[in-house]
Amino acid sequence: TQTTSLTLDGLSVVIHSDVTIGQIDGGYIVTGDAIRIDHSIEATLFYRNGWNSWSPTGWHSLSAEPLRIYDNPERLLTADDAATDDPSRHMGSTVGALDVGEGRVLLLGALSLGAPRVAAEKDALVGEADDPGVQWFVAVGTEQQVFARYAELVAERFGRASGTAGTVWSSWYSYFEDIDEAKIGTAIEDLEGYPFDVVQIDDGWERIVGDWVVGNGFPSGLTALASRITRAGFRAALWVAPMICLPQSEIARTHPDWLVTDAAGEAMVAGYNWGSHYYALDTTRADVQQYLTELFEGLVEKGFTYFKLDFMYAGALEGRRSTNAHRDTVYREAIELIRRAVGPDTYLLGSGVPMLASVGVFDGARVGPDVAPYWDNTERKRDRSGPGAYNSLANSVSRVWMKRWYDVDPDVVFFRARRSLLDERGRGLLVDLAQIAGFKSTSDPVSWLDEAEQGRLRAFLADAPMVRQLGRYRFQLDERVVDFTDYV
Ligand code: 9PG
Repeated sequence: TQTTSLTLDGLSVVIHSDVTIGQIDGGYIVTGDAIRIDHSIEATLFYRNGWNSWSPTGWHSLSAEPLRIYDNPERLLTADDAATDDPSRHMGSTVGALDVGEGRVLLLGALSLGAPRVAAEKDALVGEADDPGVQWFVAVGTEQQVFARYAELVAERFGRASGTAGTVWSSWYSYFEDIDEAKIGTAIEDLEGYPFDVVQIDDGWERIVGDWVVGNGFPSGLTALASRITRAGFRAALWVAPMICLPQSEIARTHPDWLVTDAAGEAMVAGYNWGSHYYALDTTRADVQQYLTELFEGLVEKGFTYFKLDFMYAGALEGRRSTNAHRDTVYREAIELIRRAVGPDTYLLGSGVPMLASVGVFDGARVGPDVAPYWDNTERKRDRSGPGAYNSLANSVSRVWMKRWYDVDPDVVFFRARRSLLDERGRGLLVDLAQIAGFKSTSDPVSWLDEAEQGRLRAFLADAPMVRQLGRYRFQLDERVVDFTDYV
């Protein structure tokens, strides 16, 4: 191992790595699958980045137990990277940082795929990866500076998709799976005249997860649904989880050979939801690739120009496939294939996406767990990935810097007081965060809102405040200062 002593913005560090170190604007590039950066400051806070949209993310005390999903292997598999999880260490995926005081942070961030992860000790950051060719960016500076520079370097290598979502109405956080033609039709009618750009039909339209054909609730079919939305003046958007299928789906039953398998040769469990486990498609197979291409070409032909692609991490799990390519590369090629099928002008919003491997392909990405019309779930212990306004906000506010990679979607905001436990302050915080993130969506049916709430919805859709970040959790929106410190 090579040992290199450097001074980064006044901070003395010692870098241990097998391979080369080079200087670039704003910091250093280090290559390797096992690197260690020692410094002499007793850091107390670590920035932990979770692997996918829903994974616990944010600044966390090094003297507390590590930020991760505890006591629930099913949720760990679904909402973080179970393969690299290590309860004995403070660690996360792709990028990490230590607060080294005086407003400065030491950042270590991967610039390559290969399951990069970052662990922290009080006086060191450790980078590990599955591939010795992984390049890292190392820098010290103000938090905003070093995260911005890191994000920029990744975008230079991975690209930046450039679609715009506009304002979105989604069916999920009001009707959940309980949707049908009549309900959606009424909701769309009520939306007319509101400055929404997109109407996004979420989970519930399909026969079953895995079989992407309409279920009984939509007897007129998908083309009619898309055209109903388009005629009302909105862009038609559809939720699909193309990497996964439930055991009962026709695809799982008729094509067991299409599934990723485990070491025993059985269909591999890729996660849990809908009261079940589910499987992942082996996207390295030519027949699966053709199936996915035809699926998305067909959906575009039916009139959809925006997709919320969900549970995407399942395409990046370790497992047995037809090739031995690294799981990050397998995932990347799968989403590139979907991008080719839908064309450059279709908006792709990723949910449950691995954050780094999605850069350059997705136009937008969810950056936190599901919001909910309540602040937190008191039943839940030590799981920051479950639904709730607190979890969603705490994660999302810590990932605003990812704007340089894709639009950051902090999830919907609520205006309704009915069917909600959120108070005015909770609702206001979500609205402010949506303006800061620049991604504005709601699921409130207009008919659930009183007149004052309808007014607030209209103002939200019309407003585009000037946003300036003042600190870790402080922002200026036009003349107003919004501080999330007490809520993170
Ligand atoms: C539809 C929903 C909505 C929502 C998505 C996603 O970690 N989990 O187990 C987990 C389950 C479901 C989930 C998120 C995480 O919700 O985020 O917006 O589209 O699917 O079923």
